[in-house]
Amino acid sequence: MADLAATAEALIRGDRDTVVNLVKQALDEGVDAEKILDEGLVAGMDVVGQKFKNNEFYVPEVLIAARAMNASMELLEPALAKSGVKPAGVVVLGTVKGDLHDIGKNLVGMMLKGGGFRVVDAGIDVPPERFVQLAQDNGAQLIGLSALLTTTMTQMPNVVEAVKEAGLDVKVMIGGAPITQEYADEIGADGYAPDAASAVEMARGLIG
Ligand code: B1M
Repeated sequence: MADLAATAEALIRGDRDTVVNLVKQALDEGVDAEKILDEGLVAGMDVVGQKFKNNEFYVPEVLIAARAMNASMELLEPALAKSGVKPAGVVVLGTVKGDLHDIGKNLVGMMLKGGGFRVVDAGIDVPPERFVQLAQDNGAQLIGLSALLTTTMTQMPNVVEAVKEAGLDVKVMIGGAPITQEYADEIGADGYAPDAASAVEMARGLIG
């Protein structure tokens, strides 16, 4: 019998082989792909996110869990596509213009994927107009901006402005080491998240 709680537990341990085997077994037994995603993988990644937030897990543990999640998603994706399951939302995620740091941004992307979002990775050193273009092309509801430098966080209001100018109904969430809630308020961003787990909660809140 498919055991989705055990799948979540193996994901939290970062035990990729066990997660993949349990997902395969559940699919073979005819368990709904969306149920496997929600009750196995997303449930597990939510715990990983909480542990990371509480400093019980560090970056390596999150990356290992995310790797197990990604390997299982390869198995699940065809079944999800067939059953017409829609992602929780589409997020264009990138590091702002002039900034080459991407470790935090990638972590946020993995956690968002773990939370059921489709993530369009815009990469690093991304100019405002590129964020707007990608959001339009992909029907995104949210643009996520990461900045690690005090000299590049000043690009964030330019993206907020570009979104407004394009008349897009897209929310902007920001984060990165020098970013604060006060800064988000000051530049008119819709949300700020201090870490990857909070970014998932914030994205869920913003997309509704
Ligand atoms: Co750079 N660097 N760096 N660096 N670097 C910092 C950021 C710095 C604080 C180091 C220092 O001086 N103590 C400093 C910034 C100072 C400042 O502006 N206040 C700095 C500097 C100065 C520079 C250069 C200018 C150095 C130089 O060349 N003289 C240069 C700039 C290059 C550029 O971007 N144009 C530079 C270059 C580099 C490397 C290329 C060598 C490398 C980046 C490699 C890479 O990313 N692929 C690098 C690194 C690794 C760092 C440190 C050591 C680590 C950053 C990191 O990855 N942290 C960093 C010092 C430090 O933080 N200890 C430093 C781990 C990561 C998981 O955390 O990115 O904060 P973080 O992400 C967190 C949260 O912030 C949040 O969630 C993540 C997970 O919890 N978050 C979001 C991030 N984005 C989010 C988006 C969201 C929500 C949450 O919503 C969309």
